[in-house]
Amino acid sequence: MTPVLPRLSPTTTPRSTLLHDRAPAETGIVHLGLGNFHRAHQAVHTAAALAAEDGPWGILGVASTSTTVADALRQQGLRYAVVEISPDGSRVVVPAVHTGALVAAREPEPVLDALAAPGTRVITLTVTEHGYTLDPRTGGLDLGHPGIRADLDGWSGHAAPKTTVGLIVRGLQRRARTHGAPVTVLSCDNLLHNGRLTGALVAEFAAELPRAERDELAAYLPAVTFPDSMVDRIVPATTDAYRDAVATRLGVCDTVPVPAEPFSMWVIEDSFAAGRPAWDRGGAVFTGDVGPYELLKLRLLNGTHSLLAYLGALDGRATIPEATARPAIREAASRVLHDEYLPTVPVPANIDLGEYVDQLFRRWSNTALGHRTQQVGSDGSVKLAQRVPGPALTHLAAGRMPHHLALTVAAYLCCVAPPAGFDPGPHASAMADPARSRLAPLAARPPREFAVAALGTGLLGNELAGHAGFTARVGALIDVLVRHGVDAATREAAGAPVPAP
Ligand code: CS2
Repeated sequence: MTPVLPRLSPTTTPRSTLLHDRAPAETGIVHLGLGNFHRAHQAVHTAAALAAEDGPWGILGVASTSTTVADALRQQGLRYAVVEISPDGSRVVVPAVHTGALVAAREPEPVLDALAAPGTRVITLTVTEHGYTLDPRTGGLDLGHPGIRADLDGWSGHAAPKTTVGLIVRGLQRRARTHGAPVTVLSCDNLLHNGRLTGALVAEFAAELPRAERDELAAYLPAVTFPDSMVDRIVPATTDAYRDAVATRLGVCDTVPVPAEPFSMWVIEDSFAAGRPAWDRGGAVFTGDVGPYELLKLRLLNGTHSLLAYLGALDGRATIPEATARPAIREAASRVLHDEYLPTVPVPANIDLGEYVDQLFRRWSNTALGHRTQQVGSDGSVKLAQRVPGPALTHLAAGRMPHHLALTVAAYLCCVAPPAGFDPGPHASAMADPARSRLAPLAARPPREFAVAALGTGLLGNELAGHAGFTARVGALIDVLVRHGVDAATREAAGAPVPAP
């Protein structure tokens, strides 16, 4: 009979797994987005920072709507394990930095109170690209988004905000009204200039409010900083294998452990209005300009990752390492990275490019991690807008056709809006994407028309949609993918360059 293990808790946590020995009592950070990424990245860096320099930097974690993680954390005295998986073995650590766990949709008032508390000096975000309610056509706030509309319509009646931007604005308004103390809003999502963008979205939302509230916020916003940051750690979804690993290694039951690769990187613009943990002593790098690090990571890692995910899924591969092991897909990944992303990236002086790229391929090949193509491929409509248009337009403006960027878009469309009669397979079919219902009716058209119509929805911004040569190339590659499969499409993309019209 399997023994019933005690639940992970402050009393059952083995001391040797704790990253620091004194759990913080005070909340200095309110974090929106209590998913795996935050718990394996910011929480771990914060624990390491607190081990080096103590301070009032406990994290109150806020989930948006899902109650699973918040409830489990509460049952576990806010403890959970991070299982670091490398091909040579694994290590289990317990960050122990959270001071509370809430769910915004269920308990909005305590969340707003926490955002407004004078002790809260940093508000951090990992709400994914999807959570920023962006309009891909303008790159600004999507004022037609149902959540944003609901937040604005319910504003005067004090309805609880449903969107991240609405929640932040309401929290900042409370701060302005109660004490006016400065605060920093730190985005930790994969968006270009994520801090500046968050500041702009907050300002755009505030501009829609009634006059008096708009003025009140305009007077307070100069006390708020929005630093840019680049975050990097591959964090798969939790499976029973990781729950079992914690049970075996620690002898306790943790229902919400987080798997992660050993690698972790965090580059932050040092612009904090009211102090911060000593994250520099916890593995983060501070710099005046995060831009080059963001571009490097968003394009080389995330952009190539998308190609691996879509081609991999179409080729029947469940995981990124399985996709990377396929010679044709690996070659396409190498081409998109070296020929199409890299020339558009200013490499930061302290990065050894050869080592960085070799390391990327090693990270993607970490079979023990089991990072799924379905996970990386999900939400492509919001992710690709951050990864593809900038580099594609750079090449097109120089008269070069970026064939592998076109292949990325073609493979994406085949996965989430499969043309009539085409079965993209189980991994693609399982990809979640908010644009599925918008794209599906277009997929009945012949490939070239489908590509024009799909990009015409504003998926990758207006400029790329208007580039007939690019949409034609996407259409041609959809045709090859559907009729001849992944290998043929990679050969087609690698063929003699077709001059851009
Ligand atoms: C991935 C990222 O899902 C995705 O789109 O590209 O989550 C990636 O694993 C992380 O950004 C790595 O830091």
